[in-house]
Amino acid sequence: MDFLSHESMSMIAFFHKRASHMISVVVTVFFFMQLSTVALAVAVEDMTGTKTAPSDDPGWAAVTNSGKSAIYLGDSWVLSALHLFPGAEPKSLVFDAGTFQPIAGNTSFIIPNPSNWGGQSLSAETDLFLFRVNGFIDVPAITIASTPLTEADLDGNNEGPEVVMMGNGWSREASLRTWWVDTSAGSEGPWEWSESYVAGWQTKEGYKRESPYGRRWGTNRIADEDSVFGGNDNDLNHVIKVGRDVVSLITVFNKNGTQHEAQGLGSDSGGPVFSKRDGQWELRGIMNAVLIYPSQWDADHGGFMSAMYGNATTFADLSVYHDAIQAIIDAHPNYSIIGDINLDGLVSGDGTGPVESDDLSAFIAGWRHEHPLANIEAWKQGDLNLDGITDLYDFALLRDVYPSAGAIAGRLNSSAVPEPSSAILTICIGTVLAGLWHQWKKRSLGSMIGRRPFSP
Ligand SMILES: [Ca+2]
Ligand SMILES: [Ca+2]
Ligand SMILES: [Ca+2]
Ligand SMILES: [Ca+2]
Repeated sequence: MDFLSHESMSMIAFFHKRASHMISVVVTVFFFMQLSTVALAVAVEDMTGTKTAPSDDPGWAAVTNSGKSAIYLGDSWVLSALHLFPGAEPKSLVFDAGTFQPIAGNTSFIIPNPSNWGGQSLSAETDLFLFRVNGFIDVPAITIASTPLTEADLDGNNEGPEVVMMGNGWSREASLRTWWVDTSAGSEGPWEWSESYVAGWQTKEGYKRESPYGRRWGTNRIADEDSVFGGNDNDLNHVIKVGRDVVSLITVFNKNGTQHEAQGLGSDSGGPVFSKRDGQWELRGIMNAVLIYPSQWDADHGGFMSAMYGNATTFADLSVYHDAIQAIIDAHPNYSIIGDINLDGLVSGDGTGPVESDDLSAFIAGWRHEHPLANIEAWKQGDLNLDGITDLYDFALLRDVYPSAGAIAGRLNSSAVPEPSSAILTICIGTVLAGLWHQWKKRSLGSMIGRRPFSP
């Protein structure tokens, strides 16, 4: 049965009929790349307050407010959609807290797919991109969902948990529009669209996108994926191809949906989707694609994409990717290679240059500073072991990788702090600290794990 015969049904009823042909166009990476913007059309009646943090806020300040959508996970890690980053090259991101550059060097990671997904082989990599930025946002760390949702999480109306979606892009027009659609070509299309009444054509309703561009949030509920894609399994996810395979969850844009019912538009990609577990917000997904009607791209005269009722938004199911993300984070406790205090990807300088280009100058400038948070700002002041103070332990680390660092030992002594003589300092570094290496390394690592609450 195709879509036409169900036209008179409400959307909810329609989806409950498991009509798999209703949405037949999967937007590919091509469309995202072409639009290169991120738009969350917070639709339906109520847009009030969706451009400021929601009262029950899962992480508004952790979401970019301009340019590419991404979520700051904590400890300078960010997660986004890989297809926003051509060549897998990390780019700067704009947050309320500032514009953060990616850290030079080997600090970006494409998240792998499971090697086998229910007997299905997937692309080796998925469309999730994790990297580190040169900045710190003082917000509670985001918890990535680690427990999968199943059909047991659906309610009596076959709807899953409510989600909050956040994206950074176009707004939508104030008023609802109606389109007249010639759907006679069937579920595969092409369909012909008109903004004027045409006798005998079906109607669709929705919103056109509109300036201004900016961050906003909306709500929806996770849908039963079998009602959209067909099938009959116990999970709620489905493999979406966005260049790479992504095990994804889905929301459907319903006319009588949640108060701030939302639909991704074109390139909302990279924006976070949050849901609650046991009363606590979790990062459930990263948006990656929208599902639209046949020829819908043409409905607004060439790509001014709309959010129509019955469209859907798909987002990476992070419970599938949690362990891979966590493993990368755990394996990379440092912001850069040891000694790269100014985070330019190199260990260089002799203590006479500016801190921006001379790691030894940066170390001298930060010498004996205490850091309330052992974060990236502490690192940039020389706290290489991230124990909250820039001291001899850090100097030992620095000299270990950069022997010429010994030349600045005398200058460190001249600081207005308890100062061993240069000779004593050298002895400390050469002998005592070497013996303490493993001891503090263990301590430091332990404290770092404790500070990185990405997983329960
Ligand atoms: Ca299912
Ligand atoms: Ca499934
Ligand atoms: Ca450096
Ligand atoms: Ca230290």
